[in-house]
Amino acid sequence: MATAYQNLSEYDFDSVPDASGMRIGIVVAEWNKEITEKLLEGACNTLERHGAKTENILVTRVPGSFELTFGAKQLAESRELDAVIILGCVIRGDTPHFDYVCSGVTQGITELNLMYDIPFIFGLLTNDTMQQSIDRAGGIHGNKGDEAAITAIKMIDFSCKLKN
Ligand code: DLZ
Repeated sequence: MATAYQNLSEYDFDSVPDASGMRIGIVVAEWNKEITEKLLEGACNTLERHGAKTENILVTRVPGSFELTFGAKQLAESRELDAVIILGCVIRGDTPHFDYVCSGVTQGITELNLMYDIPFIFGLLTNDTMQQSIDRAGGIHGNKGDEAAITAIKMIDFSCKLKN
């Protein structure tokens, strides 16, 4: 698999636009909190490294990944935002629950992207084991939160360029 060899935090700094004027919402699931808080930390640090102001990063939490879609929709409707980053961690168990949650969130985020004029960024870890999640939340494969932040900045820039 491609990500087995990829560090999610490796990128060319200079290829990322300035985020100083950007307003970004982040919705984080509390399930697997030890992982999702690291994703959040990575996302916030990366946004700020590219110039985003702390007061322009709005963080909200929901109980589990299945609630991320609703949380992101409410956030987008209640604030003037340029993008919403969605962070969660679903770990496969012994039942098909994993598949339902992952496909529900994936479908939900896709629909949000079609419904609203701002990008909703998929920062959901969908792993077989806790170790795989640790590896992608600041571990050997970097941090999916960093990747989601970079994607948000690039997509906001993409939208701005098309509008101007
Ligand atoms: C119930 C559940 C389970 C078993 N596993 C996870 C998980 O690995 N990651 C996650 O974010 N949430 C999990 N949940 C909670 C559901 O996402 C959801 O919060 C509940 O089903 C209530 O709607």
